[in-house]
Amino acid sequence: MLHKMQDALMAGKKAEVEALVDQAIASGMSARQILNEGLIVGMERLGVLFKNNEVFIPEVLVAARAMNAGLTKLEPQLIKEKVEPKGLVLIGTVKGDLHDIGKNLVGMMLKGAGYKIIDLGTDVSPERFAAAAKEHGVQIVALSALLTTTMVQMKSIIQSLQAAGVKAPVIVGGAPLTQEYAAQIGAQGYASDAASAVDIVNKLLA
Ligand code: B1M
Repeated sequence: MLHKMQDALMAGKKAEVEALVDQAIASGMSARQILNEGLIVGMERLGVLFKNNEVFIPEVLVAARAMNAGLTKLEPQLIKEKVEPKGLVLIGTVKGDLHDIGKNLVGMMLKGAGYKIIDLGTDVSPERFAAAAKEHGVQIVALSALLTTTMVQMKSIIQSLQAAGVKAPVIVGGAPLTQEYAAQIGAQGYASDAASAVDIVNKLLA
């Protein structure tokens, strides 16, 4: 049943994923097993295909919607079983930048990997990042930028986080970014795509 759930998720079949989650709960399977061996493995398998250019952004977005639908079905059960998220990630697109498609994809993949996401949206100032990171006690801060004119904001955000005493590692990404730039501004991680962002977060929190 769980393999079928993975396949349905990868194919973006939302109604089928929902039905399979219901069936799995009814069969007495634990929410943790449904999450870890069904939904998350489905998303991981899709992440590998995405990295290898075997599937593309539209497929990932549709699968992420199916994942969200499955998670919504599973949520009451997860709460009952007290299954904790793997960590709390604060994500946003930097000040002056309105591009959010890549950022949303990164958020969805992280959610698919078992993290809880606080999404600040777009055009987020260094002060808002720092205040939200402190308020929620996040484990990771994830910054996205698509413009060469806005990626420079990332350094100010890292400085604001440090000034506010936030110790959470910062990961950065977006089309104009590079590993070198990330290192230069003091970010702890860089990912060129959404699937790699999950790998980096897993590694940083291991
Ligand atoms: Co804009 N835009 N845009 N745009 N836009 C680009 C980025 C541009 C490259 C187009 C071009 O000229 N060829 C160019 C930037 C040039 C530069 O700075 N080098 C550009 C420009 C100039 C502009 C405006 C200034 C245009 C104008 O008004 N004169 C303006 C700026 C507005 C602003 O932000 N203040 C603008 C506006 C817009 C729209 C609003 C029309 C729209 C955005 C809609 C939206 O996001 N809701 C838009 C779009 C759609 C694009 C293009 C066409 C597509 C971007 C996209 O969504 N790609 C883009 C050209 C292009 O990239 N081909 C372009 C798909 C997305 C999945 O990829 O976001 O790269 P991407 O995310 C990837 C990775 O980068 C990575 O993972 C994702 C995939 O797995 N990633 C992360 C992203 N964030 C990450 C974070 C991580 C890790 C990985 O960790 C935290």
